[in-house]
Amino acid sequence: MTTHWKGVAFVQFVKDKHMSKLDSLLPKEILAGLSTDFIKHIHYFKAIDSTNEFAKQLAKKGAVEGSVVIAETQEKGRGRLGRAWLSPFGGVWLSLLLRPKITLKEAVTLTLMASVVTAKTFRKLYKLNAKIKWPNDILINERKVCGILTESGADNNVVSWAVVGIGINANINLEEFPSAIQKSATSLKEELKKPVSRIKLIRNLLKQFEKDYKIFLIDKNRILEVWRKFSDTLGREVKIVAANEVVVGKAMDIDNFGALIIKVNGTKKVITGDCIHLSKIKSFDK
Ligand code: BT5
Repeated sequence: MTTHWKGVAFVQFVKDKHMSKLDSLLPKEILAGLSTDFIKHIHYFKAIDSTNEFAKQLAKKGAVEGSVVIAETQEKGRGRLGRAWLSPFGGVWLSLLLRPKITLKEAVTLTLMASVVTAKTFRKLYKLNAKIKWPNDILINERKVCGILTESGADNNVVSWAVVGIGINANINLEEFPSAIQKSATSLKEELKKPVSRIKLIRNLLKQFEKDYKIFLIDKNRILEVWRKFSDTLGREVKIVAANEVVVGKAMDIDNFGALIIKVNGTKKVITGDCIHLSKIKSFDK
């Protein structure tokens, strides 16, 4: 268990004032009720640039699988493609270090597994109808409550480390976000009309993560089946904006590597990209 302190006195004072209204995420409190086997090495920060960045450094220094980096706020939280991820106080911003024996191509499915874990946790704890938007968003009532960012390193195409970053808008007031994000985002507090216990959320998330990760390592198709059940994307007309193409068609399925299979003239697979749901209605005719 490691607690890192950072920041000059004045900044610390402002943060402490803000945090006094919140439950704190100190590792000893999380660990007190955590019954995981190996996801239990917690590194805690009041403020950090990015938990993914720190977890990557840990990975490269040989840290054990199951290391978790948690911060109360991130100053440079990252989304995909270097986009900013807003991480004010009140959220749950954490990264898990894993060392699965899978190929780099399979590593994409870690994001799908983390999506299943997170949506399941929201459903079980809060009875919220959390759904997954391919490739990395958790939605409630069609608004983004959580984003996932997986990064990995490999030797000869075999993953040597993977960092799964999970950002959850837990006790966030949406007014804290710029207006464009207010329209597309939500928070657990907003949906439930009351704050959640972040400690309980983290304990349940880590426990669920460990359980589903063990299944994933034996038979990832069992996890992908749950992904299909929770998916808000399959069956819809979608527009995928990828690095060098835009694909419009109906989202039919995912393959074993997490690529989205889209019906165009024939079918097309897209490994990653931004997904826009075009149709409200889902249909599963071939
Ligand atoms: C993601 O990227 O959704 C991945 C987010 C991963 C965040 C976690 S927090 C812990 C760990 N440490 C990190 O530094 N990152 C991970 P993407 O699909 O590219 O979505 C990014 C877009 O979501 C931005 O361009 C905004 O439009 C929007 N956005 C930013 N902050 C948001 C928030 N807090 N809630 C909802 N939407 C947000």
